[in-house]
Formats: sequence, structure tokens, C-alpha cells
Amino acid sequence: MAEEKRTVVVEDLGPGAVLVRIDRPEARNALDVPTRIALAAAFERLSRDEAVRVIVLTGSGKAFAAGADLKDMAERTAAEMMLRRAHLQWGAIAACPKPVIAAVNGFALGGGCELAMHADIILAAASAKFGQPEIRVGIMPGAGGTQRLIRAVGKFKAMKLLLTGATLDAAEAERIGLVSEVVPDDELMTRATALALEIAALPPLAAEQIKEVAMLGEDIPLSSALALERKAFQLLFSTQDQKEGMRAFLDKRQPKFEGR
Ligand code: CO8
Repeated sequence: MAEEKRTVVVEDLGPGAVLVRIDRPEARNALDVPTRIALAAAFERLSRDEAVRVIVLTGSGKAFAAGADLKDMAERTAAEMMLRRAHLQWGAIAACPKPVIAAVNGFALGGGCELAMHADIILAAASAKFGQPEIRVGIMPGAGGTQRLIRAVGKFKAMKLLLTGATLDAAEAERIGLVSEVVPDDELMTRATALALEIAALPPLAAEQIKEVAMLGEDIPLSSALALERKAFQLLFSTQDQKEGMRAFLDKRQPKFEGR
């Protein structure tokens, strides 16, 4: 818990929305082990908190996150890397059932780009930079970069980035489909907060079902994914929010969603 306070800060953004900020600007938010443990702990806690409907993830200073901590990795052995069981920390973020918006304020490189790709929506400041430069230090992405990037932008854009380690600016990242929206630097958090509050005002159980079905559907045959979608669609008819949403439409009034 003390470690969470040190490099990961959690703040309230308004009804149903919270901010998770990586706060290690002197190291360009490099994701060392304590920071990854703190991030995982924050996501686990927020995933269970019923008052939280949407999470915004951002960095500080010049970086969203400049990747795994190279100072901490340079002399490690394979066994030491295995014993870190880093996939459990990344898994806590991937398993978050709530919508996650990455607000990429600066460098999102290596593990930082992989972290952004754990989100459901990526907003980028105009000066943000993306890339998977691992090959330039003799390794490869290890937190989903080869898999999530190829799914996001397709084989030929992904392979060029992965094999060269080149860096993309925000406009190019948006053009190839790695970014949802680019905003002026000084409007990033205003836009991220507005988007988070907009989604937080919508029915959270519907948001969670959309996320779960969309994510699971990527990895299974289309017929199974369509069946999964149909079941989740039907399941939402057991929620009070479905009744409220449809009745409010018919009554020509604004709905109020309770997450029930
Ligand atoms: N690790 C450790 N320290 C870092 C990192 C990093 N990734 N990035 C920056 N820093 C440190 C620098 O060493 C420097 O520290 P010091 O002041 O003690 O010298 C400080 O941050 C500031 O860095 P710069 O002076 O380089 O700052 P600039 O603004 O000039 O440049 C850059 C910023 C472009 C981000 C530059 O620092 C850079 O290129 N960083 C390395 C980027 C990189 O190669 N990332 C990939 C790392 S490998 C990886 O992410 C594998 C992921 C696998 C996931 C699984 C994990 C278990």
C-alpha cells in the first residue's frame, strides 16, 4: 500500500470516474517492479469498488511510461525474470471489467505502449509518442506488444514497428488505429475527464458486458463470439437499467442509471 502511494496516485475525477496516475517522472515513469505492483493493486481495488465505473490511466511529466525499467533489467537472468511473474501484474489490469481510458500525455514506449494497449480507449496528447523499441535493446515486447499491436493496427503496420523499434507521433498513431482520438496537449485531462464522466453516467453493467464480450470475442470463433454476444445482450434485460433506459426513452425524459 505504501508502494502504491509512492509511484501510483489514485484521484477522484467526479461521479463514478477515477484517475490512476503513474508518478515517477524523474525516470520517465519507467515501470519498475514496485510501480507495476502498485498499478496492479490499484486496478484490483478499483475493479472491486462498486462506486467506480470508469478508470482513466495517465502518466506525469514528459512520459505516460517509457517502458520497463532498463536499469533494473540490464543484468537480470531469465530465471530471475520468470520469478518476477510479471504477467500476474499485467493480468490485473487486463482483467479490469470496467472501461479504462488511457490518456497518453507523452512517451508511451515499450511496456508503456503495452500498458496503453491494455486500455479500451486511447486518448493521445498531440505531442505523445508511441513505439515498441525493445528490439533496440536486444529484447522484444513481453507484455502483449506483439499480440495487441497486431490486433490493433494489422500485421504490416505492427511488424514494421516491432522490427524497427521506430517511434510514432500521435497523429500517425491515430491514422493507423492505435489511438482513438488526439487532443491538444493542454486539453488532454479535460477531454479524458469529460469522456470518463460521459461513460460513467451510462449503465455500468451494459458497459462491462460490452467490454467482456468484445475482449473475449477476439480470441474465439465468430459463431461462438456471436452466441456470447447474444447471451450477454439477453442478460441485460434482467437489469433495472435496461427498464429505466427504455422507459425513459418512451417517456421522453433523461434516464438515471443505478448500476442495478
Ligand atoms: N528504464 C529506466 N530508466 C529510464 C527509462 C527506462 N525505460 N526511460 C528513461 N529512463 C531514465 C533515464 O535513464 C534517465 O535517468 P537518469 O536521469 O538517472 O540518467 C531519466 O529517465 C530521463 O531519461 P532521458 O534523459 O533519456 O529523458 P529524455 O526525455 O531525453 O528521453 C525517452 C525520454 C525517449 C523516453 C528515453 O528516456 C528513452 O528512450 N527511454 C527508453 C525507452 C525504451 O527503450 N523503452 C523500452 C524498455 S524495454 C520494455 O519496455 C520491455 C517491456 C516488457 C514488458 C514486460 C515487463 C516485465
